[in-house]
Amino acid sequence: MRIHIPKPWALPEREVTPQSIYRSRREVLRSLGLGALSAASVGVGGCGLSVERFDLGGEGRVVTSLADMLPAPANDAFDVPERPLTAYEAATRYNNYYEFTTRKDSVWQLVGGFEVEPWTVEIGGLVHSPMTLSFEDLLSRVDLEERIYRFRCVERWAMTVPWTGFPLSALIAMADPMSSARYVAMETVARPSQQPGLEDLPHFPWPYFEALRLDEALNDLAFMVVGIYGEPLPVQNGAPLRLAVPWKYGYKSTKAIVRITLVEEQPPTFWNTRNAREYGFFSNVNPEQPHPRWSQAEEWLIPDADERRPTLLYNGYADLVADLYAGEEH
Ligand SMILES: Nc1nc2c(c(=O)[nH]1)N[C@H]1C(S)=C(S)[C@@H](COP(=O)(O)O)O[C@H]1N2
Ligand SMILES: [Mo]
Repeated sequence: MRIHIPKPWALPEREVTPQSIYRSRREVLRSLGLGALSAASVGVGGCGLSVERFDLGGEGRVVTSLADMLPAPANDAFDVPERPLTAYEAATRYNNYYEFTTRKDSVWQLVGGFEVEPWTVEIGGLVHSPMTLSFEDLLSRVDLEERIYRFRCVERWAMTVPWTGFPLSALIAMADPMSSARYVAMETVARPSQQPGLEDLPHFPWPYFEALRLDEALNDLAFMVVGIYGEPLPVQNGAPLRLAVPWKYGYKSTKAIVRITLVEEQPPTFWNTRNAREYGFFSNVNPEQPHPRWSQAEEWLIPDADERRPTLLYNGYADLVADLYAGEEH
């Protein structure tokens, strides 16, 4: 039997995407049996080949690509019930991605030449099992799930986004960190021929690099993202692999990751290197810690900059992350 998988983006509701509609669309997919299929597909544990894990038998479908793994089952433990989901068009056409341009509303128009295939990610440094994984290898070793997260840029705009991915801790565990490892550094690809902003901003310290403390990286909230709104991640949002650390300002969420390195000393970071006074290492969302040029007490949900709302400590994730900073000032 050939199983027909309806693509979520074929459904007209995508034009609007309030939370309720996005959710009911997922219910439709579930009632078509897709939810159950996804759950069964990703529920098989271990590190087997994707072909083994996803072969449904007979003429059944063998999952070999990301699109075949989507939409992933929703993890309802992560939800943002107090505010609407950002429209797909806003989240994918208003981006910070300086490798392409500093004009947020134009990034999506400049990504056409960027190649996401083939892609490899290297994980090394203070680990017992350094490895280079193809994107497909990586997918075959993780369980994908969908989580709705708040997202807050240091510039004060905010979004609410359904990301598909897996906990960063799963990737770190594959490499088996040494006990001396204290920090996790991440690096973005830099390809001048495919990312026009690199040459427009020659004084920036490319490639983009960011880092977390190891305990932050192992926190369940730290999420490696491969999809958005049930679809493969668009290039402008960091395809094929980006981080989402929603309790921190957006620039900590590195896009297009090619290298992850575990180290002992706190690594330098891109924005801190540019301007240490304005951008610290921890960069946790904090309404009481103003940016030198503006207050962080309020934010707005794109696309509506007129309606201000209070910024939440740790972007509303204090119950999950405050323990990381007990007795510290971050
Ligand atoms: N490599 C890279 N990663 C990056 C950036 C960037 O310019 N380059 N911008 C950061 C900033 S400032 C923000 S707010 C988010 C924006 O993510 P989004 O476009 O998916 O909303 O990406 C972050 N990750
Ligand atoms: Mo940002």
